[in-house]
Amino acid sequence: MKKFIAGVSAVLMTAMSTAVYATEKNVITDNADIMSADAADSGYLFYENYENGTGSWTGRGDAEIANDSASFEGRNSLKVTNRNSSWNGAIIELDDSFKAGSAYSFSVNAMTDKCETAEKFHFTMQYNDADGEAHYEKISTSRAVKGKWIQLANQNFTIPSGAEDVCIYVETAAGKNDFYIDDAVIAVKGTHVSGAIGGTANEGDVDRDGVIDAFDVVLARKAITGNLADDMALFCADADNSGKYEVNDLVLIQEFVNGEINEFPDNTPEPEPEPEPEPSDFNYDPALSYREAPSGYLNPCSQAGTVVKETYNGIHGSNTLNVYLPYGYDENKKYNIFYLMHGGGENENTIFSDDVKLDHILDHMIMNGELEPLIVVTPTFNKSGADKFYEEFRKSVVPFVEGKYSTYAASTSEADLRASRMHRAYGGFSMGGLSTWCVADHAMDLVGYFMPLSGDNWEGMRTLTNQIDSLGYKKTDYYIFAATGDEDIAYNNMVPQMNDLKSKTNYFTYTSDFSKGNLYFLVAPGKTHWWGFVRHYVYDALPYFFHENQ
Ligand code: FER
Repeated sequence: MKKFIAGVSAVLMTAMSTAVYATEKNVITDNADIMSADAADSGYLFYENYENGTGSWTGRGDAEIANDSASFEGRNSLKVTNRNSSWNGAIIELDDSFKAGSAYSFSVNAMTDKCETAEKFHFTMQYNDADGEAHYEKISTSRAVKGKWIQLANQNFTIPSGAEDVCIYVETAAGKNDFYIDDAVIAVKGTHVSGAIGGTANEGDVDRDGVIDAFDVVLARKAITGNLADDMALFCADADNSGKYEVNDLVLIQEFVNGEINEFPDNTPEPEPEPEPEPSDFNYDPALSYREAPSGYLNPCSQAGTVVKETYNGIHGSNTLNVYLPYGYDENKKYNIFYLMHGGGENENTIFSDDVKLDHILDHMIMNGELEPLIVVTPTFNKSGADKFYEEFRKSVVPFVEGKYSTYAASTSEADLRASRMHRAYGGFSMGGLSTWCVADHAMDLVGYFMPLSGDNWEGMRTLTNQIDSLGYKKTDYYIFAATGDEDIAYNNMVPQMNDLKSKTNYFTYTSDFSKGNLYFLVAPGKTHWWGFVRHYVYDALPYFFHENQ
């Protein structure tokens, strides 16, 4: 659980610092002003005004966050950019002081100037149940006039009992517009938290006073006879969001005020669907079976690539890795990249050593046109641990390697690394197979293709599907080609897990034809837990990567 400064003392500190910025007068007087103006602040359990940074907030999904001077109050707000979906926004995990089963008062202010007329915001709670399944509940929803701040508040919202890993976040009902939030508060249940007024434009609230009542019916009736000139009032009178104010909307508002309905139907016209990515015309075998590389592929190749030993300064200090550059590597071209991890008791040199000779196999495959030239990196988990390597991968290894060598990443910014994920693969043997599952579970936003070899997922598959859910990915966004031998010590661990994934048909379609599906499990008859066999699984699987969803 993330920790943040909670409680009265944090509020006092923030109030004081706000006062110092507000005027040049003496602090004691200012502080008294602030406290009397915002008396309810003293009851706040959580308060973030983004004056001195972004707190412990993070971007949800692809979204990025930063302080911005377009604030509701004070000097700063939190600006949310780079959203690739409506559920991308700004999120924070609550600490243990907020109890499941208890009610609190929640408030945050939101604004965007990027929408056409108005933007519908949701203030949402995300949590996991005891099974680790994610749930989402709306704390407050409201529509904001373009460029106007609104308050999203709920004075009595209960954190569902049994909820774990509770987060709150702000998202929009549709679209990807940048937006701002300011003054996030959690207070004792029933607390009135003052916030933005005048910017709401909710369906049915024709006079935009925050409630739908008889006055709105009167205005809506006037509008039928053309006696309502205000465009924003007409916009709100369109209670069903059909795009046009009609008699039906008047009926709906009347029914709402009468208590016959408690929400309006949403007849928003369907947007044009995004085109599905075209499947590739690569010639896949839909049921690939194990095949050894020709024996000559283990010999040195006349068109040999280069293995460069690199040292980088990572999150666990100095570390080394090897980079295989294909024959004729040209820094003006872009290359797919495959990160391949060693097993327990091994290191970053194992895979290109005489024990495995994967560099020779790659050379021959590329020379014979079986594999597009690509970069293959062999890092090590020996400083991170196999199950935590994804952190070093994200923060250190990928930025180091792809800042130096030419891949599809336009830069090493998080956004550019994500944008190039379908040109990035990760695989590994044994404990490296575990590291592969953990990269899929925690860093799928950076990787599109996975090759777990003779290693099972100790975290279980729920973390994997939660990751897919939280990134909002479709089946064409990730591909898993797993392999092992039926005499391998990992075989009996992998079989039930692969069957579990096969049965999750919302997430996976089982075939080695990746133009039609995204999951395959290659089982090599009679093979045991040894690189001498596993290198041939790489030979079989790697040509199947990097053809889809470019
Ligand atoms: C597995 C079987 C064996 C596995 C790892 C191992 C991650 C590792 C064995 C070793 O390092 O000796 O299913 O999954």
